[in-house]
Amino acid sequence: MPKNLVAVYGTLKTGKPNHYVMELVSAQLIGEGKTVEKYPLIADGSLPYLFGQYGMGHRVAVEIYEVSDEALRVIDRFEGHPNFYERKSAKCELSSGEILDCFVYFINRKRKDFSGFRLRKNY
Ligand code: PCA
Repeated sequence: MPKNLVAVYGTLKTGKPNHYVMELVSAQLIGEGKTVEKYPLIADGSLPYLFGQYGMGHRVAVEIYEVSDEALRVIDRFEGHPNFYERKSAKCELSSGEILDCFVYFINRKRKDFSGFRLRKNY
């Protein structure tokens, strides 16, 4: 069975409010790293939002987990995939330098103008 790698950047990270979901589904931490591409991450309100495909922002700090197919479906429901957050593939680099194809929950919203927002590396 191919393994599912999920790179989390927000409330699913260790010490953040929704990390219990990763524990409930027995997600296995592979390591920490960052996205290969730059993305705008904003977290000015209550939730962090990572926007895809803008060619701006930072390489964002992630924790990479291996999860079962069933766990992936649980996390999808929790994150409101595909309507609120949308799970997409994105390459991430472990701190060892290894590059992995991961799933990332991007916000499924369009925003053209990020002026006035602090684009973060880390949530
Ligand atoms: N939860 C997911 C997406 C944003 C959020 O708060 C995560 O931690 O990656």
